[in-house]
Amino acid sequence: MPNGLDAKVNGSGTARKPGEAPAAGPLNGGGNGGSAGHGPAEPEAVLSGLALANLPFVEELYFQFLNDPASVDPSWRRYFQSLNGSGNGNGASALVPPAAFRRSIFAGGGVTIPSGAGIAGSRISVRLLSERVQRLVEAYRELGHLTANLDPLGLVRRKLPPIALEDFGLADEDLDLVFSSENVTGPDRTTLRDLVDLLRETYSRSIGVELAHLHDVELRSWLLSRMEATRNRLPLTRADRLQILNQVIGAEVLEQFLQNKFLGYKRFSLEGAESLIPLLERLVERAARSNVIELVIGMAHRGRLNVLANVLQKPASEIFAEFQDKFDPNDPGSSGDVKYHLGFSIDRTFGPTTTDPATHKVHVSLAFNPSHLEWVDTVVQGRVRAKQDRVGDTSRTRCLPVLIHGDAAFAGQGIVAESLNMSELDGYRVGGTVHIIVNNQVGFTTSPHNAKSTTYATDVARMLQIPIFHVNGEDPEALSQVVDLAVDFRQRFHRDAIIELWCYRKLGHNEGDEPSYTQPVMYRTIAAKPSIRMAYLAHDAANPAPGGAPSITVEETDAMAAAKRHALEAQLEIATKLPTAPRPSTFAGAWASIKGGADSLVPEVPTAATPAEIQEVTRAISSLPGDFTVHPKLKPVVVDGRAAMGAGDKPIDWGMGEALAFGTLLAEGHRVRLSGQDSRRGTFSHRHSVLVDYNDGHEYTPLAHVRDKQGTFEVRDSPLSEGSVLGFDWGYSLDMPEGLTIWEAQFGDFVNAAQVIIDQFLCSSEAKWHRVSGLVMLLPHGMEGQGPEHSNARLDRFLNLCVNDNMQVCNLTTPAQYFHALRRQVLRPYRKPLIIMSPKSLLRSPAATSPLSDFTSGSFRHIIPDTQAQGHKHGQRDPKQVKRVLLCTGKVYYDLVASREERGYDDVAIVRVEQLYPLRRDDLLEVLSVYAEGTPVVWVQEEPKNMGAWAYMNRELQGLLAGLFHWSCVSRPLSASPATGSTKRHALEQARLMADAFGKGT
Ligand SMILES: Cc1ncc(C[n+]2csc(CCOP(=O)(O)OP(=O)(O)O)c2C)c(N)n1
Repeated sequence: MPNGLDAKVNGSGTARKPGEAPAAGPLNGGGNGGSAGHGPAEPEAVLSGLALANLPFVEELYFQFLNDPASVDPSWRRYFQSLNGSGNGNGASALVPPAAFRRSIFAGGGVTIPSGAGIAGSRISVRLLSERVQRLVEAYRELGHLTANLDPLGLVRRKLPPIALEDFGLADEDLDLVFSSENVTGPDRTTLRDLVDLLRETYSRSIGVELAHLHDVELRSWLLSRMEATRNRLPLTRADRLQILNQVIGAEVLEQFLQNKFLGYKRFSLEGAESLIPLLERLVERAARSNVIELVIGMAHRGRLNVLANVLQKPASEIFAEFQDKFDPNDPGSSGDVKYHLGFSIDRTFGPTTTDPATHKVHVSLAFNPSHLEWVDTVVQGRVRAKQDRVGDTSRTRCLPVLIHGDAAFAGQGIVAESLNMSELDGYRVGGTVHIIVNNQVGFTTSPHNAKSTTYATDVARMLQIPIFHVNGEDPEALSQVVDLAVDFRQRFHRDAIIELWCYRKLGHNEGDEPSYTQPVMYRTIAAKPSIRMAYLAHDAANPAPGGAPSITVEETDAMAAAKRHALEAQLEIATKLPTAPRPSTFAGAWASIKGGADSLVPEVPTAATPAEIQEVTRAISSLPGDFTVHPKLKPVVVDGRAAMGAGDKPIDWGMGEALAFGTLLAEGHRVRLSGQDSRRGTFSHRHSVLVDYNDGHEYTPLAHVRDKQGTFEVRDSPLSEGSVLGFDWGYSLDMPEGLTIWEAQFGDFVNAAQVIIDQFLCSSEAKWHRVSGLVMLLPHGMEGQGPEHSNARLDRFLNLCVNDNMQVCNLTTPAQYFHALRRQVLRPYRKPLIIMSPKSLLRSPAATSPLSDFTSGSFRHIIPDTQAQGHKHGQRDPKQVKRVLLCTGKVYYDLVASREERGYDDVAIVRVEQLYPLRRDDLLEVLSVYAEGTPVVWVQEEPKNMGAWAYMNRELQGLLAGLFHWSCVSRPLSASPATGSTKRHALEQARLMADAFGKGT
């Protein structure tokens, strides 16, 4: 059984029977103080050496001396006689024992031997005893959590017996020995009895803390001292207890009220875990008092309505109106979301207290959340990172992410590990997330032993140098203590902290589910269990508040509950009068000047740069500091080459086009963030945004030096994950409306590893939550003979998701188009995700370049007509003479042009659709209108017919072109796999594609 809860302490000491002699040690040398075979060293030599290392040897020698003074070397005999006054004193003054000796038996400092204990007779080394005690201390610190009382149901079988003295070679008769306890926080000396009490209370009461994985000495010591000094408990006054009870009752009454008024509706009740509310309340206040000004919470469905009402202070009337399902029929663009996914935010204020005279304000947000558990994690972290960047929170202590997880989801979803892995990375750190795992000991109907192979649901977090606190949800003082520890740890060490709240789920997964079908024993126990309120009352009675305050009575809590019910009734009346449920707020604050909605309602903006701006950026990227040595192979390309491009001496390639877009936006003060796997260099070695000195490896980022006051340029190599990083950058874009935020896939094919973020956030967040984003996704795409997973970013999937102008999807053919598209994304006050099928071979293709003039004039072109076929080059031909129009997008355009050139067909026009969605259908019709009616218009794509844009274009254009043009498609054949693995087969397919495109056969 992998579950460590069944583990057995293997104390490294062997149990000692009372009176038994210790294992014989070296009495004549062999220890550190002597040299084996040469008799013991002189006392001076031994005592002047390393004191602690020599102590065992000297002690053993001392016991030998006590038994038989003649058996030890005369020099040692003289020394020992001088210590206990029986010697002549010779040499004693010269031999002042080192500090460690002074704490040892020689001075009676560290261990007091009770009179008559017969130390010489038992021959137990004091040093050995101390070592055993130390091992006991370490056992509590490392294993105490396995014996802690965590489960309010008392059902979890913890097979580890209580940590026993015997396991460490100690016995009850040692309990009154006084030991040095310098390495335990508290008094320097203590009896073993008191020490064991302290350890038990600290490590095995209602808090189990995992420390064994911590090797960072500073943070480990900080934790030990905080916990041991307080015995891991925060004494609460009567007023504190009343406040906590009030919060628990608020949670309880809301659930009961919803149950009564909206019977049969799902609400994912918090009952059994009501402690979450006082936990969060304390956390928010503690954070506010520790300098936090923004706190973003991510959580799933369980207890969310309760958190909304009781922590976010969302008016209950709004929640009730959502139950009453008063949707707005005049809001066709919004499909909305279920009430337990909705977000909210509020300013919370905390006034002066006896220990803190200041008033603190903190803005608390609950992020909108899809049903997919855990996928909101990095979204929240990305949002917080953006907030920190916006307010200049460089220490990352002023904005705090808090993630609330279910136990099954935390253990099961891989994105949890991905997000933990990101927590210490420069490009993604947020100064620590506080995680709360609501461990209700079941996931839907699945029991923990079917849901995880680990001891705790939190075990994945042991990968980090962070504490993991497990706490019994029925002990308010323990709960308060772990909250304070977690927040303080995060603020001090800027790392994550984990709190696992042990509780239970009073009802089924939702309120209609019957939990006893699958967990009958657990649910019998739950049915017989008093509520959390009652547990807290019992705790109060059993642990009187300081100062002799009277216990809180049931009547007092009944009065609180009645007041809460009364208030909810009033809120229900308000809800009943509301015409519709209030819509989530949007476009306030930083978003005030920004729009979502229909593309056609937001005008285009100029995106060309001035020649001076181009020169400024060119100068920045082509003049490196004097002490910087660029790689010899790169100099002609990214330094000299780009200088020539910027001067208009060479056509501009893709990498330079991008650098100009970034540089001009930065110069205008916009922040640019690009993150992805190997994005700094660029997977295809085309970007080189961060240069590495050839001699000493130091780095230089040219675009960070465009002008004195410019936007921040941040390009990050991400960890090897798609889902978590895309989620993070998506979150970042939500809180950085004025910046350009880009996530780049290594190859577009891998984007499906982030499909949840695309489906659940990117394409639907505006419809569900009125939340818009301007995130750009760069997805390398193109059939280039590189096999199935290096060819296809699944354009078809994105196009399938497009509706109501929810996204923009482009497949661009020139660097200038890319330049204008990126600038438009920021300069136009319109935020929609922009999906770009980005190039691979085109990055270096001389054909796919743009003249400088395309950057200093013009703007983004949705559709690029074929001016060649319309007569500019091929003999002033009348477009009406064109016999065939090829409509295409992306790289295949260049294949078609080359093929046309090769075949000498000058009666074929090739029209490019650069932005596929939203598609400018009227513009396209206008472009096509120059051709004679009845001309074949052929959609040509390099992807298999069941992929690429064909299905979408057919949907869009079939009706539009009907009766005007013959509409058809040329593509690779239908295929399960996006591309062949054979280069030869690829070439053959490509030749066929070209032949079919021109309608001439191979
Ligand atoms: C990714 C994902 N898979 C499956 C589900 C369906 N589902 C909803 S809640 C739930 C159980 C979650 O258990 P736990 O994490 O322990 O939270 P609890 O509901 O017990 O609070 C499941 C499987 C989901 N929402 N998301």
